[in-house]
Amino acid sequence: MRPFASCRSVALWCALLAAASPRSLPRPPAAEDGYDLWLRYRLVGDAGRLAEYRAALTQLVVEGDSPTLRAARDELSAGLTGLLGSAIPAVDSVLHDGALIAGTPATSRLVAGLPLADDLRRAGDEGFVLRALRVRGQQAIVIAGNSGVGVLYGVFHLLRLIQTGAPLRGLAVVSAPKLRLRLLDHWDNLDRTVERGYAGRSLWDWPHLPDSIDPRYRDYARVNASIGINGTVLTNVNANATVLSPEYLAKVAALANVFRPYGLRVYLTARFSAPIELGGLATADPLDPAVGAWWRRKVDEIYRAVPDFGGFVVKANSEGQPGPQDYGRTHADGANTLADALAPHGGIVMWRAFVYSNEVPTDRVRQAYDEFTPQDGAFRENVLLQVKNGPLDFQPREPFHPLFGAMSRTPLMMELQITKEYLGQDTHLTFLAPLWEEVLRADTYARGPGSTVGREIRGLAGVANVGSDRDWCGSDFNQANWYAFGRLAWDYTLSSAVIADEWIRMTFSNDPRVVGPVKAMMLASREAVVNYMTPLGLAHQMALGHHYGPGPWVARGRADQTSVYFNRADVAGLGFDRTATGSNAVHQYFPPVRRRFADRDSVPETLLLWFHHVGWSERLRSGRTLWEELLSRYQAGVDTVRWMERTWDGLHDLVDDARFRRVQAFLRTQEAEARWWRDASVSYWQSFSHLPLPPGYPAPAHALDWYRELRCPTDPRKPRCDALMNVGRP
Ligand code: BDP
Repeated sequence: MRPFASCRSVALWCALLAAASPRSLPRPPAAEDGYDLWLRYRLVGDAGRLAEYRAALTQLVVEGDSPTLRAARDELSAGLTGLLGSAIPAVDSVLHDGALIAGTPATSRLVAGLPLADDLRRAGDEGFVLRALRVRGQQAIVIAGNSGVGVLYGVFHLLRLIQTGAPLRGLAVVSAPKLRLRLLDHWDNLDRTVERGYAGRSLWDWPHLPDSIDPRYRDYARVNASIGINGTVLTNVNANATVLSPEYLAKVAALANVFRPYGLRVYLTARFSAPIELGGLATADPLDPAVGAWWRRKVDEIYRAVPDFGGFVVKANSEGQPGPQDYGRTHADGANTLADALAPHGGIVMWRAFVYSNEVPTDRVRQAYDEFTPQDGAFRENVLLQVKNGPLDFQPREPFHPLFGAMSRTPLMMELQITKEYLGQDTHLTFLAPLWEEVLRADTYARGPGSTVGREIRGLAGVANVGSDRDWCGSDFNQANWYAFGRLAWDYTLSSAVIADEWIRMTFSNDPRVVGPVKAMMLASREAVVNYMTPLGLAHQMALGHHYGPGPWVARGRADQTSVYFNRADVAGLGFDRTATGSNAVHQYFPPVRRRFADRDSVPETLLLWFHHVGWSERLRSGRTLWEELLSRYQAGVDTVRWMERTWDGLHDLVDDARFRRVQAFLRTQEAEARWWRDASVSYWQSFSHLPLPPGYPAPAHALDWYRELRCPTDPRKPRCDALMNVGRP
């Protein structure tokens, strides 16, 4: 018996030794909590690439000593140490093969001596040049910029190339941002609640500022710099004047000091009535000289605290916010008063176009255009009009806003919502790049064909999805939207597929068994949400207030915030007639677009019910009736989510367990909620159409009243209904 026993124990020892040896068995990836986002800098997995990178990068030479160049050097050495497995010596006396040289012509003699003048001209103030070339006879890689921040952006670009497994041989990149303003807008309140935030409390710990500096502030700045974001608006558009008080300006200055080396400028929202609330004046009338003088003094005070302060965002005369119209003045009067105070310091005003009147006189989606186009040319040069991507409100799908291209004498910027107020909030996996790509590439025809929205704007602002949750964004996949926003703000011609590819490789793995399926999920996810929530151009069918879950029956509240206002369901059909026979909102588009949208034969089916009221049994271009098409879209949405669940389940051994389970659980929720959307919506439409469900179509799990009466838990962050999780999966 003994030989057998010893044989067994030898085998056991062999197995244990094998398990302990790093190269023997594939180990499950280590659990990750998401904090590192896409800057994980894990050891390069592909042995061939690793060897290539190690040979190409043997020496670090960052010349210059500004805070930004120090940040660039720190990022390079931390990133390369992680990716290549050991620190790269920083030696600047003798150059070797494999030198990595970074600097500006002003800070680096080496960079100044290279033939990069043309490239640097193309790179502009914030761009960078990344080149493999010979320097003093040695093979080197050079990261050059005209400014420290350009170098820093180049550093992140190089790290991205390595993280995504790209070859470095023959490197020749010149990159400059296509838009000058690339901003995150935080809807953060001073009590640390976040309007439409689903990732915990505000990052800004106001009570402990300015003395206590949370290390996350620096990481926040690094992460933004890694995708080229160069501004942050710290406070909610529904503004509190207190942030302009001396006490708070000291706190703002402390944040600005942390962000500055990363090229991240601070902006604030200005409450229009601040001269009354803070200044004790009797009025905030923008044409009152005392009001103008108050703003000038206040702005001077801000610049004493924050010398590179960026400027103000203002939400005025919208949803109860004070504004110039309270005094019979125009938006331009209001914006210009603030702009005059900021101009001597180089600051700007971003005046929001999200306005619609309390009286509901006309179609809500027409109002911003009607309000602002007559004021084109009336704004100061340092005012930009900040326009949401669509004319309604961050819906899963809207046509582009007709103001794009329509204000030839007023610079515009576009506001996107990164936080998914209307697209499943923290839980649903919805990659937003396809939505943004669709609008950025939409042709306004303002200056003839090719006048895309991207070309008509000067900047992008994204309503942030960032909070104090450990993973920053409330879910692993929500991080992709922060990433995508920054990448598109830098270059609005990038495709969703390219952005997803980069993000997956940096966040999860370069393994094609991960990249392919996850990319397919991400690229299908937005259309899935459109289908199960608001197919065929429907919009604003969400539950009242928190906007989570279906509420096509919502009729309470001010008319133009209800679902019935937007869906116009009746016994005849469904959809909002915005052609000449209806509100004629279609007229606000340039003729080629107007004709396409107005005509039932050419309107994209995805926007059909946005522009047309269509009979339930009318045939669409697909040959199906509206009723059939509608039903098939809801089902397609559910089916796609199920396919996403299955696809993710197949990645069990390829993704670390912690993230695998988190995503899996959210997909379970999403599937249940996609059915909730389908069943609640179809039941409601059926109460008008009185048409049967086609054979085989899953019957709603409950009667319409059950959905109407369903009350979600009051937690505004996660108004999910456990009751939904327990019904079957038809
Ligand atoms: C809507 C949000 C609301 C915002 C408003 C805005 O529901 O919380 O205050 O937009 O953009 O989407 O001002």
